[in-house]
Amino acid sequence: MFSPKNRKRRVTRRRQRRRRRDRSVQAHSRQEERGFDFFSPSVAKYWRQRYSLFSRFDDGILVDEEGWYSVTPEAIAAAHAARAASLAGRGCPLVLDGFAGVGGNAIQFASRGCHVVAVDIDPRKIGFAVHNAKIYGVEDRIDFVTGDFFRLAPRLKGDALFLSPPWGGPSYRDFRSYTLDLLKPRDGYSIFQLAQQITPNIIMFLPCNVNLNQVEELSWLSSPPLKFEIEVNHVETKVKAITAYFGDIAARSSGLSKICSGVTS
Ligand code: MGP
Ligand code: SAH
Repeated sequence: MFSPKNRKRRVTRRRQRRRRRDRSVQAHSRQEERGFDFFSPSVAKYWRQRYSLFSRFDDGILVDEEGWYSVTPEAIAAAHAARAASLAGRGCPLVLDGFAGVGGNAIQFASRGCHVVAVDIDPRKIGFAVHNAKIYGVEDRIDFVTGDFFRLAPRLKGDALFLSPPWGGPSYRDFRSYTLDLLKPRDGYSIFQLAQQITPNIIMFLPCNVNLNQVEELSWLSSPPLKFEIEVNHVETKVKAITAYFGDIAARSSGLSKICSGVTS
């Protein structure tokens, strides 16, 4: 038990732990340098999830307050990206991310070989998204745009459109049934109508308590109705959100198909 071999292993493990802690402290300092109070109580819970949000968090990932509670967990974003990358016959698909935040989804789309146009209305978030994309080495595959998705939409084209709009903050959980009118900055129907002008291949990232009948109704806004699929997104055993796929990106034909993707990290 006290052999030199075991001792060496213990020392190595201790060194690894120390290095990991140091990197984490450096990441904290960088956040502080930029004036972000990452110890605010509302953010503490997401800070504990930081490696499921960004596996490379310790390399210096930057996140602001809204980003903490909105960023898509990396394993779920990777599943979205795998679906977009599989769009048949499109080689290297062009994916538009209309509400890109600090880049959680855009980075995963780019990592799967998609070209991405990442739009966010908040210039600080776009700055963080550029920085974070560099950490993952995918900044060359993303065009970052600071702007209002609703103004830009009529000029945008792409093979797929990813929509992860604000849900109104963590209090979205207070609703027994989250209806689409609660999405921000416009209701879900308006967002979807606009989205359809860009492409029928739409991915919507929605609260786990969203009214699924309303989500299915979105597919009927097209004639003929769009193919439609619902995916329940987990991290480990916890349900985090719902993803709705529309058009060619949906695996199933029209109808409410509740499948569990069992995405884990
Ligand atoms: P959560 O329910 O706030 O966290 O968000 P958690 O850790 O599941 O809460 P718990 O107290 O039940 O443990 C779950 C996930 O939903 C987040 O990691 C984000 O990916 C996503 N999410 C949450 N909010 C409030 C938003 C939002 O406003 N917009 C978007 N696009 N995603 C959000
Ligand atoms: N999927 C992202 C998180 C998106 S959070 C990630 O994984 O990092 C929703 C984002 O929508 C916020 O960053 C907010 O700044 C942005 N937003 C709000 N209104 C917008 C608008 N009109 N146009 C573009 N972006 C908007």
